[in-house]
Amino acid sequence: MADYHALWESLGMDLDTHDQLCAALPPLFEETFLNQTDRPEGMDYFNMVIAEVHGLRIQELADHKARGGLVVGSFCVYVPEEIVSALGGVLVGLCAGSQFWVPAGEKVLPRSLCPLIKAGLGAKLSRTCPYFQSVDLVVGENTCDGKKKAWEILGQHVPMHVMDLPNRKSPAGFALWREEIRRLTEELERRTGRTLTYENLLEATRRVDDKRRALQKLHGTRKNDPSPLSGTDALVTTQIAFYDDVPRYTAMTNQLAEECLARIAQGKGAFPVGTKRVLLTGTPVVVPNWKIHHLIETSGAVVVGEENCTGSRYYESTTDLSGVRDLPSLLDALAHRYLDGIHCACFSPNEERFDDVVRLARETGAQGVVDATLSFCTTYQVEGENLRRRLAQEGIPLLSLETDYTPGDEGQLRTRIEAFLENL
Ligand code: BJ8
Repeated sequence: MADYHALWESLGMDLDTHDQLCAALPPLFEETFLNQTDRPEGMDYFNMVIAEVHGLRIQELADHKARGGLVVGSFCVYVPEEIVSALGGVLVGLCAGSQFWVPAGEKVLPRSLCPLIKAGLGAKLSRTCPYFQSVDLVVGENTCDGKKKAWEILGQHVPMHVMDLPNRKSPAGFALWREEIRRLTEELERRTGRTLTYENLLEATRRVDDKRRALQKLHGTRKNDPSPLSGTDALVTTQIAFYDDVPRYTAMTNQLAEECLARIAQGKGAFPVGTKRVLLTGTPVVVPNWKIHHLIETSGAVVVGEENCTGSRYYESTTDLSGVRDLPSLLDALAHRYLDGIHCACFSPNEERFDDVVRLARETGAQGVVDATLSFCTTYQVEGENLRRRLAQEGIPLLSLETDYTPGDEGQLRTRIEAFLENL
């Protein structure tokens, strides 16, 4: 990687602490990714993106800002990328997947809180995330209680706009969500000086949906036995979708999907035919959290799908453009895509998520489901009981795991995963 210290300094980063973070990533990436055998050549692009995660892309964001463009950060797949993009902005997912940031977060948050939230705030407070230092605005969302209250603290350190999400997918819930999309549009129009039009939103919707379709195509290849792609590689491609340049990402993902199709035709897989197959569900798995995938795939199984927000919830639904003829109807369609297409445990009831888990387990040929939740994530953990009942009715084995970002529980997790796999 080139030397980006001048760029990082211009972003007001804590360079010494950030150097420690940069030193920790390459060995972790090497152990998790580069030690895998027979990877598709198309993964070279994604390796490069991770190697340059705090370099090249940050330079691109700086160039975008120098041209007058807006950079918006988010922590949730409900934040509509299409609207940011239509107004000439770039939306980046703020990672929050490393233990490195947790201690700084714990200075202002209770220890008994989900590590994703603590790492998110810690990244900002420690000034060691160049994405956080690049954003002009963070769009938060009232989803779980922890995030909702954390935005009140984060808002003291970075400009914030919070979207209010309904708890129910009802007509009243839709009306609230549609109004929240209008409020976000107004905020972004004010900040960019641009106006949302039917034309620019339609173009952005097509652009973002092309990205989702590329992901559908790529992840669809994992249904084959043998899967042409390891779950660990599949996961990192989705994680990168949250911050890479959209048209370039779409092209590279389509290229990788084509290579995976060719590998299927040649009978080539990331693991041998007949390797046990597992579907992952639960809380999002954000960069650089690769722990559960790595444990499963070094315990003799392959992860063939992710029913979570760094998986199918991110890319499975697209905007239905049939019947769309003007800006209000396009905004309605977009609002429906988000509200009807993403099934987060912050909603009640949330039966559609169980339907998705069952459908994906069947489609991918998974013999078992691993429900992995982050510690102190109450919504997903409470929902775990109804997921267990549903999967028991369907005859699908389930392993429920709770973890955080520390490596301390890996031995215990591995023992439980191995025992689960033995019985599949
Ligand atoms: S749509 S899953 S990205 S809210 S893990 S912070 S829920 S305590 S991340 Fe999420 Fe949007 Fe829902 Fe998806 Fe809270 Fe749980 Fe932590 Fe979570």
